Amino acid sequence: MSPGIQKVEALGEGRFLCVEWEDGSQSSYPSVWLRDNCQCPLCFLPSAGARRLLLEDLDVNIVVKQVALAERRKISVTWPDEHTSEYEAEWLKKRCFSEEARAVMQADLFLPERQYWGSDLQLPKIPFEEIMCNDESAYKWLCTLRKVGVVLLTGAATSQGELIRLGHRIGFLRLTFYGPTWQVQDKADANNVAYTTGRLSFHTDYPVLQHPPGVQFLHCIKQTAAGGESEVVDGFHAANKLKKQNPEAYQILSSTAVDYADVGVDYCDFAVRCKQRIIDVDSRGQAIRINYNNATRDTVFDIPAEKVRPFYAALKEFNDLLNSAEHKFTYKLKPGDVVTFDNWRVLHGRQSYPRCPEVTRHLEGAYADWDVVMSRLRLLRERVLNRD
Ligand code: OGA
Ligand code: NM2
Ligand code: ZN
Ligand code: ZN
Repeated sequence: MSPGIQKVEALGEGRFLCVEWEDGSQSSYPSVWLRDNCQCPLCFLPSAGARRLLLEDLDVNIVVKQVALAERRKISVTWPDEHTSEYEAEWLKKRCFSEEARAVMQADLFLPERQYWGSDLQLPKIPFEEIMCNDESAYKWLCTLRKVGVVLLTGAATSQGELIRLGHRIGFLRLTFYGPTWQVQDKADANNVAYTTGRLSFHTDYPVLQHPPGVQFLHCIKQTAAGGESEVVDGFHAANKLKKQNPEAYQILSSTAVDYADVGVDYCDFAVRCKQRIIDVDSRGQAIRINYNNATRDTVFDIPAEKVRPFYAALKEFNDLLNSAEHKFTYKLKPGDVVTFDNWRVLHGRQSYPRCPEVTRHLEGAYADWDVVMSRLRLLRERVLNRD
């Protein structure tokens, strides 16, 4: 329970409410925000957890007319038009505008903590059936997926359909032009380099989509005796290394819009095109998404000719960092393994394997969006932490 309220007063000619807590700390709330977030049934629809109040009806210059404190746990505000709003101490405390309070709240909502890794990765492993039927295990799975970026689920059945079940566990899968789930195996007239026996160098899947799938699942149904090993690398860790080692290369990869194209037929016919920066960064220059698949990088390249060679040099340097023994982690999937990973952060690859008339290696793959995965993670956290 949050501390009670000791004192409340309007400041700045009614443009702010200052709350003094029992522990002596203070929080200041802009009046316009308080009016906007009135929780009364006229202004708020509790069944939807959503605002009914229209912005058209909000006066951005509104001031508090009167404020009262009830039993140290609730404040009541009267506005100039006599509308009244009530706010609980707990509710206000969570929404404190101080920089520290906002940082804590944002961390709680979006779980931005990352643990970087290299070849020293201790690949996290959890039994598949455990995450399917146990909420604590499922919570641990998704927390680790968020923090580390890769988790191996073990002991699934060695038949198709396990990823459909996994999709139901989180909510739903992301449909793409390759189907609700897709079969990674050597195919005649392959419509994607993944559907051959060739080596796949480090890539993220589907940068040709404007919103590439955030999470990827690969379920090993059959594994070849020779070759076909898997590789993963922490793209954020490698991007940070590049930034230190060659800031100019980082600048090029985080600013150049690269053309991607994917044309063919699968779930239906498709002609997809998109521009992506290979290292997508936030406003502070921090990498937030890697968009890199050398196979679908288009032959069309919409940059001035003199910038082309420097771009390749920068990409080569990043690619070398990804492939360095210090950064990459190699393992081999066994039938029944499901590797789950952050497709915005972790790049993956596979070694080549011998071509054979019969199918010697078969993975089933699927995608999910981070929105869906994070939603499940928050719900599981609530259930798991509020249980005992
Ligand atoms: C893919 C892929 C990895 C593998 O299908 O996109 O990366 O091990 N497959 O076949
Ligand atoms: N598959 C595996 O970006 C890509 O083309 C990734 C997608 C074919 C669904 C491969
Ligand atoms: Zn109201
Ligand atoms: Zn892939």
